[in-house]
Amino acid sequence: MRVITYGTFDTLHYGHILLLERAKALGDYLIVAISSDDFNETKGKKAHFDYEARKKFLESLRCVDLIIPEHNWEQKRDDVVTHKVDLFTMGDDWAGKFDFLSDLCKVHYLPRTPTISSTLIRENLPK
Ligand code: C2G
Repeated sequence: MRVITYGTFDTLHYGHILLLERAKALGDYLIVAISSDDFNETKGKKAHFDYEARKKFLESLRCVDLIIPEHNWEQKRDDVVTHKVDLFTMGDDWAGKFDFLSDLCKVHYLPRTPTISSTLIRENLPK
């Protein structure tokens, strides 16, 4: 079962890792689409680490099989078809937002890990 998930994954932390490990456990091949720096601007997010660094951190995770860039909101349907995805998953802060994919693949939202976020980490990095 081929699984895909999307995100910025800035300041990689255990909330992300728990999400990615649960996503992988839903299948046997995990594709992660990492938001490009330009797309982060569109999302109104300023990541602490640039795309290459965020990609490098994710490449070090055993549960990640393939990394692709996320350039826009519109690419998900093409990604699901191109990469023969069986299941799309995201944290439940996005619950319902991607149900439009359900004619192409399963859609499953995973409980978000509370009390940790990249924003919290960024705000507590030494200035
Ligand atoms: N996440 C989590 N627990 C946290 C923080 C994040 O489970 N404490 C999950 C989010 O729900 C998301 C993934 O980790 O599924 C990546 O989180 P972000 O990097 O914040 O991704 P986001 O900016 O929400 O981008 O097209 C979708 C967007 O690219 C999602």
